[in-house]
Amino acid sequence: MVRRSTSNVGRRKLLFTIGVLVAVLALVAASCNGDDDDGGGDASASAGDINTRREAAGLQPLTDAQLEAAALTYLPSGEIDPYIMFASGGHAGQMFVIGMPSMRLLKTIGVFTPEPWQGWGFGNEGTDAVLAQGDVGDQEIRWADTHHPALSETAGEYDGQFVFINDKANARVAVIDLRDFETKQIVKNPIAINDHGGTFVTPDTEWIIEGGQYATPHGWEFAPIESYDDEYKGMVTFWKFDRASGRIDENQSFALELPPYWQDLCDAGKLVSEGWIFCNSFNTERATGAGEDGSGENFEAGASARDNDYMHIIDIDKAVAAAQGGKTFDVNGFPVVGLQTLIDDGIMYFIPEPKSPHGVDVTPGGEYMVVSGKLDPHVTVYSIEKAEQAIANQDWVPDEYSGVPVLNFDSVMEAQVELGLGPLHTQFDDKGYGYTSLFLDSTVARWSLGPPYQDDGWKLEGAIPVNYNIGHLAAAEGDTVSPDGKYVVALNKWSIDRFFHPGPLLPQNFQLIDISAEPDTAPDTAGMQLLYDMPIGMGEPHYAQIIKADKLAPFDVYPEIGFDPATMAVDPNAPTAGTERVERNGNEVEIWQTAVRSHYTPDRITVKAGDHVIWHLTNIDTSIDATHGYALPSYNVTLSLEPGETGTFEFDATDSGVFPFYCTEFCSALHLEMAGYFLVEP
Ligand code: RUQ
Ligand code: CUA
Repeated sequence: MVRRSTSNVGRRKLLFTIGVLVAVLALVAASCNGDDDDGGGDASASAGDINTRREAAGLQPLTDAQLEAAALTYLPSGEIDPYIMFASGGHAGQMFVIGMPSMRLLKTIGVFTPEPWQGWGFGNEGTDAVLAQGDVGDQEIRWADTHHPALSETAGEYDGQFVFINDKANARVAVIDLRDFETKQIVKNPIAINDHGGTFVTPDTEWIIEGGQYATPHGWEFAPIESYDDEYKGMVTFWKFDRASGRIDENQSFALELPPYWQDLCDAGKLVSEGWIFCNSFNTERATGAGEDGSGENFEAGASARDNDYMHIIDIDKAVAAAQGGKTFDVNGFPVVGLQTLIDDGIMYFIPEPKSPHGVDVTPGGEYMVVSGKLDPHVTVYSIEKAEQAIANQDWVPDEYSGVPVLNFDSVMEAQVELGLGPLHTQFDDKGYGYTSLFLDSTVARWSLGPPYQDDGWKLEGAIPVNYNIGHLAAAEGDTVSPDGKYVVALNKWSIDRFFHPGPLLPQNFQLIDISAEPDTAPDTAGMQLLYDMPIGMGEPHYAQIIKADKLAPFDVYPEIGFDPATMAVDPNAPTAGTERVERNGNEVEIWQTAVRSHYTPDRITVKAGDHVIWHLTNIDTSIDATHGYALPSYNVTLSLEPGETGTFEFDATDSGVFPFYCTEFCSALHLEMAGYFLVEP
């Protein structure tokens, strides 16, 4: 692997950037006298000058290293971040879009949870219909615990077209189209009530993988806990993704029946391991918890009693062949390949892993699966080539409970690298290093991969402290076939002393770490440098993925007037300039209305109490950023219509009264006049 060193050009750029930063800080200090400099000039102020000004502002002085870190994350107004991070929104049920390295929050995408700014789930039929796809039986579920975003891939590279995310709490998967950054589909898993090992995509996004977590009877059914061994089951679901329609094709999707081990994170093989899926598991003890009668022991102890758990390795082609060949049974109308078929057809094998593993991450070339055991200070590295050899040699013993072949650990293990306490997740760079989060140590460990990455690898290079309790970490394109290096973001659960405490619920902390230097440049931190702390005051993000910004090509405005994001096509019934009207048909009133700076047409509408109202509204503005909102009091309606977009909402005008509707986006000088009366006669 090619090792890169910091070039002189890079150094000069950095010094210049520091100069610019100095000028900007000067600008801040000068703002009281109305100085309107554009920040591009004076590059000669010293660190001393900055610190004098900081002191005057009541701030601590900066060290040279901190000044450097500030310059490396500062983007002057108008400079676009070269990377975009898609972070899970945790139990906010959303997804965060963050520019890097500035760590500026650009958007919170409404996914499973209604989001009023985007008019997501407040009357707009298209958005309400997507949210309703996620209902569980009769229950309207309007939150989620989002864990693992997965960008769509082509040949193992992020392609910038879609991003998927799972809801751990309710076993659901969402599809977001990156042309408009809106959620297009939610699927509810028909057999499982909760999940965790998702979402992960195969290298061409043919399949979106959703692995299970806490075993339950399939089909959301009841079975007494005493029947755990017979009735409780694990699962992994293969959702077929249809790129042309931009939707999961539920009719081509299927699941595998797994033993009631608690499946955990999964990853898809790539390059030399393409065609395999890897899913960790824990609670192979089949512990069932402590009852109120004092029976059993709690899961913390019961589910970590054995020394080993199992990685499930699954042959996708064989699984698909079984599903398509009808070797399935139905659960809630969904095809499930049974456990015995998985064994008989050689679809699934187990590999022993040190107890209570968490993450499994495949190296960029696909050669190795890296497993972190929460209770083991090592990462264990397995070779897919050795696993395939062990399968060919029948180098296994059947698992006592399930009968699944368990490959010989010594035949399949490539290396164990001692990193520290509480290893969870691993990412990769372009220089042949792995980066593993250590939850208990609160560090990111940097370690060298063995051949073909580094000849003298499989060793710890060092670690950098993070603040605090890191879960996942994300590297720039760090789980693709060609990671970029440059940055790692630590997704820390606790922030403790990093920020102002806004009450006892503290924000999480994303820490941006520069990984571009070699370990020997700063031995204390193995060459890694902390650049920035970003508080996240919404939900608890789990995983994130970081894509080069230039791979994304979102719409600036919708391509045609009357565009419906739900179908990504023009709605033939959309109101347009000149077709605005109100039609009454018995008790039904249908409205075709347009919005343009700064009025609605029409802007006075009268109905009778009890009428059923169908209201279509198009934003006929075509200028970038000329969004119009629509808020209707009492009826719980708020829409956001981006340029060109059309939306429909429908309701019974049960309450009589006078309801001023208005535009919620400050769109023009006469924005306050962008309003109207909806009159409901008693
Ligand atoms: S999981 S850290 Cu889904 Cu590791 Cu959260
Ligand atoms: Cu449209 Cu304000």
